[in-house]
Amino acid sequence: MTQRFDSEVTTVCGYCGVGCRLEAHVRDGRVASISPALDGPSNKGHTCLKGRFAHQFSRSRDRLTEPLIREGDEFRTATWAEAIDRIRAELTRIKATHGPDAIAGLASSRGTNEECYAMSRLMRAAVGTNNIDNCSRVCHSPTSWALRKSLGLSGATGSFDDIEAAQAAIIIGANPTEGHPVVGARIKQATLRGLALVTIDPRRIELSDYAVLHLSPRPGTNAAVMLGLAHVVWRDGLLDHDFIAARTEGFDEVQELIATYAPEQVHEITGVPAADIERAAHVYGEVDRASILWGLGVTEHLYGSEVVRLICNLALMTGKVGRPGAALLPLRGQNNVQGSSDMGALPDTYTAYRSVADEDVAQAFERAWGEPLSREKGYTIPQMFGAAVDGRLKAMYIFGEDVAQSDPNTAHVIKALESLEFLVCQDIFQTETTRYADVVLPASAFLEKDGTFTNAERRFQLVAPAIDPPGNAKPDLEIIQMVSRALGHEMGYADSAAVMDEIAALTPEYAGVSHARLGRRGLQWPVAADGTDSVILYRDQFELPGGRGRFAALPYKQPGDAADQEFPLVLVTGRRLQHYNAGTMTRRTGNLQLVDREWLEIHPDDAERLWIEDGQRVSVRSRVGRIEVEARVTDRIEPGHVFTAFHFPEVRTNLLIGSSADVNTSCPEYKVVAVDVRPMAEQPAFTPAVPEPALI
Ligand SMILES: Nc1nc2c(c(=O)[nH]1)N[C@H]1C(S)=C(S)[C@@H](COP(=O)(O)OP(=O)(O)OC[C@H]3O[C@@H](n4cnc5c(=O)[nH]c(N)nc54)[C@H](O)[C@@H]3O)O[C@H]1N2
Ligand SMILES: Nc1nc2c(c(=O)[nH]1)N[C@H]1C(S)=C(S)[C@@H](COP(=O)(O)OP(=O)(O)OC[C@H]3O[C@@H](n4cnc5c(=O)[nH]c(N)nc54)[C@H](O)[C@@H]3O)O[C@H]1N2
Ligand code: SF4
Ligand SMILES: [Mo]
Repeated sequence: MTQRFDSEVTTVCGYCGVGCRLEAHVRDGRVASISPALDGPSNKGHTCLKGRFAHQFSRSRDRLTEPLIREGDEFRTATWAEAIDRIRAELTRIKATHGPDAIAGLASSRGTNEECYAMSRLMRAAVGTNNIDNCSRVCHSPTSWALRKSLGLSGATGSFDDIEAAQAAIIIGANPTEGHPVVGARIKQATLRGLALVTIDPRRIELSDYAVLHLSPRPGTNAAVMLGLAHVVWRDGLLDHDFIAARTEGFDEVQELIATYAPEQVHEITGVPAADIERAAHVYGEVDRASILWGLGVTEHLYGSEVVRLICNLALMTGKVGRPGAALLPLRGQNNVQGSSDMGALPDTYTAYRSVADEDVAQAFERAWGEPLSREKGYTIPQMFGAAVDGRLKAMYIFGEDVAQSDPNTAHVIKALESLEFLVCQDIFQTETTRYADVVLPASAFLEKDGTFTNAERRFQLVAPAIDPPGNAKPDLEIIQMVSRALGHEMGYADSAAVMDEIAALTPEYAGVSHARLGRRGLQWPVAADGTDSVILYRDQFELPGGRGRFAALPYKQPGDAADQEFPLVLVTGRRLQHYNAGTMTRRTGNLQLVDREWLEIHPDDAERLWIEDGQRVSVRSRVGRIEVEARVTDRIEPGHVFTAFHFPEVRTNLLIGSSADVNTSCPEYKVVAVDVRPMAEQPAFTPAVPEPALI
């Protein structure tokens, strides 16, 4: 038999946080096909259509292959030496004139752990500021915050294997068959084998068809649903008193609070029938092994972080954490959004969430990096934009994030980018954001570089290059090191394995992680120095002082935005199976033939009332912006709600989103926006809201 491929490389999918292991088959320097690795711990021989087919972007003709430098309104190609020298000159000038805190950086959750760590080092050691953040800010920062407060560590308590080990599961505010399709498929199969599933989502998601029960709360009312479930568990004798006594603190206060959330009251707030709240609580509470999975329908709200704490409450009061099948599984979004935060690409923490103000930790990094380091917290992403608009921030270095397409309040983001004196973008394509750049650096995508990603199970996995970067594009780690060197701070890593060795040496939670040790199965953190990893967290105690899990007595509070006469519908935004976030990659693959445009889902009753026909273009107006999009009439959505995604720059969904954000983490309230929808040409002209959003 003739050999069909020149080489085969095992790597990890660069799209979502499931972390499917892939075999990339290479011929003539191109990826010819991709198949699932049969022994992939999270995918077990499966992939979705993105991991398997959406790789043509890597050879797309409009890939960035040379550095670009702005000249007037145009970009011209430049050599690496020229581009790096421009960055050196501008950042040095700005630092000398305005201080290091006038400069900020973003690390890419699409990049590797090693790249994100180096990016954080670039900002902290080479520039001298803690102004570094990553897109988990707009995604699961509420999850991270709440898990640390309630249980101790910022990660899922178990693994996807808990789906099969569980007898029952609740999925709240996540749509796995589109966002995490391999997990979605695992859940479907588990239900066919007897898993009792409850879905909680204003929309009937595909998994609702496999569920024993679907609850459709009004958007923004999750807290009331969780408090209602807790009420029934408490009222009907489903508490685990031994667990509460031995392993937790703060239950008395919670008991007082949940007593006031009888199912009838919860119905008033959420619209969910009281009987359904009762049934859902029993499905979860009556079995020994039950898990809870959640996503952005929980986090991207004004009180998203508080709802995650209420999810933890339910698990703690029923003793359903720290055992096989009894897990809390946040469905982390991007391939390495868990890792980018773990690696300390955050304004307030070094690796493993250790505070920048912690003297011992800061000194350890000072010794390793040989530079004095700031003890002051840096800016979060929304604070960066606020500071840019009011003139305190002068330069940004954005590595792999399309903020002008994906961050909320697009008009404000653009104003911030325009206000900067100097913007560097490091990406694989021209994006909505690179339009505002002064220097654009051509980087390598996941099939072209090595390192590690950490998936939603806390699993470090090895990433290997299948093909070379196109043209003069370079791996992100190499670029970051070049910039750092130019700024006078030599990182000196020979390769990505050396970066991981340094991370392990400086971080007790990752002490035993090394590229050599990861092998084909990877390792789930914490990893002891001898390489023992942690499939399940908190088997015996929580990682908080005293070892006890902490309840939080938090009542339901109203969402930041609400429908009224002028804006009578509630817009929920999310994603679609075929495309990925800003869409830069999937729009350059065959997936574009499957879905080639954005649309607005609207219920038949609303459509009829508003004289909107299926396929018609409509105008959608919110309190801050307006877009035009095609309407599709569907009864998957409840009356009073509309839904759209944000994958196409032609439809700037985020023009509609204001600056309302989670109270503890500034995660935007992407999921509740009051809007007015009308057939095109009927709507009054839009006048932008004048006040600029305050610094959060
Ligand atoms: N195909 C595809 N996959 C992706 C991505 C992609 O763009 N495309 N992006 C990746 C990223 S970055 C992320 S973070 C994940 C996100 O994956 P998910 O967390 O699944 O995110 P969404 O689809 O945005 O929202 C999930 C659900 O929340 C529901 N929801 C909205 N408001 C509420 C509410 O108030 N209460 C409840 N209970 N539910 C609500 C929505 O109707 C939606 O069905 O997906 C990842 N995977
Ligand atoms: N309305 C609305 N908006 C949302 C959301 C929502 O639910 N509703 N969800 C939010 C969420 S959860 C997220 S995570 C954000 C995501 O928002 P982004 O992070 O902006 O989205 P991505 O498309 O994942 O890609 C970021 C950029 O990285 C580039 N890139 C990919 N791989 C690499 C690489 O290896 N190296 C480099 N240098 N660049 C690379 C891509 O070309 C792209 O420009 O969007 C948020 N925006
Ligand atoms: S489920 Fe996620 S990780 Fe797996 S192939 Fe699809 S996009 Fe990639
Ligand atoms: Mo995300």
